[in-house]
Amino acid sequence: MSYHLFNRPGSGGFVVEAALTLAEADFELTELDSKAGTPLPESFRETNPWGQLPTLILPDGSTMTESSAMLIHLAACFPEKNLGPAPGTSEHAAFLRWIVFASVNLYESVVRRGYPFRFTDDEDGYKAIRTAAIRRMGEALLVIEDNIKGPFLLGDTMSLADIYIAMFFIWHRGEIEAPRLFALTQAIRSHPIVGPIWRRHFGER
Ligand SMILES: N[C@@H](CCC(=O)N[C@@H](CS)C(=O)NCC(=O)O)C(=O)O
Repeated sequence: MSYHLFNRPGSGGFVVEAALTLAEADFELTELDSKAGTPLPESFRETNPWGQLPTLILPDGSTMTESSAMLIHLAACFPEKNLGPAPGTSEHAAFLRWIVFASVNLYESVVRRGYPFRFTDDEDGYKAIRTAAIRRMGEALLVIEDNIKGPFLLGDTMSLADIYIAMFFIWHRGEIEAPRLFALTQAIRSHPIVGPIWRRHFGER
C-alpha cells in the first residue's frame, strides 16, 4: 500500500507532498475542493476528526494528522534521502525544535488569521484577532531569521524544516526585514524537485 495525502491546493499539505516526492515514496493525492478560511465539509471528519488538512494515510492504513509530525515521521522513514539530520544529533534537536516552533507559533497564527471566529464569539473582535495574529507571525519569523545558520536553517544542507518555514514566510502578510528567510525561500522555490510543486500550489509567490 502507498501513502494517501489529503490536501487542498495552496494549503499546508504542500510541504508533505514535497517531502513524499523528495522521498520518492509512492503516494496518492486527493485535493479537496474547498476555499481557504472556510471549514472543510463536515463529512471530512470521518477521515480526520479535527477536520483539517493535511491528513496523511500511512501505508499500514493508519491516519496521521499534524503537518509537523508528518515531516518528522517521513524524515525518519527515509533516512537515505537526508530529509533531516540523524536522530540523536544536536542538528536533529534543532530540526525538531524549529519544526515544532513553526507548527505551534506560525501555523497557529495562520489559523487565527484565517479562522478568527474560532477564537472569539464577538464578531467585532475578528479584525483585532487577525491583526494580532499577523503581528505574532512576524515576531516568530524574526526569531527564525536570527537562527538561520545559512544558507539553510541548519547550515549547508536543506531539510524539510526549510520547506516548512519557506511556506510560512510567503503566507505572512506583514512587512518584516528578513534577508536570510528571503534567500532560503528563493532556494526552495528554485529547487529542481520542490520548485515545481511550489508553483503548482503558490504560483509565482
Ligand atoms: N496544526 C495543523 C494545522 C492545519 C491547518 O490549519 N490546516 C488548514 C489548511 S492550511 C485547514 O485544514 N483548515 C480548515 C479548518 O481548520 O477547518 C497542522 O499542522 O497540520
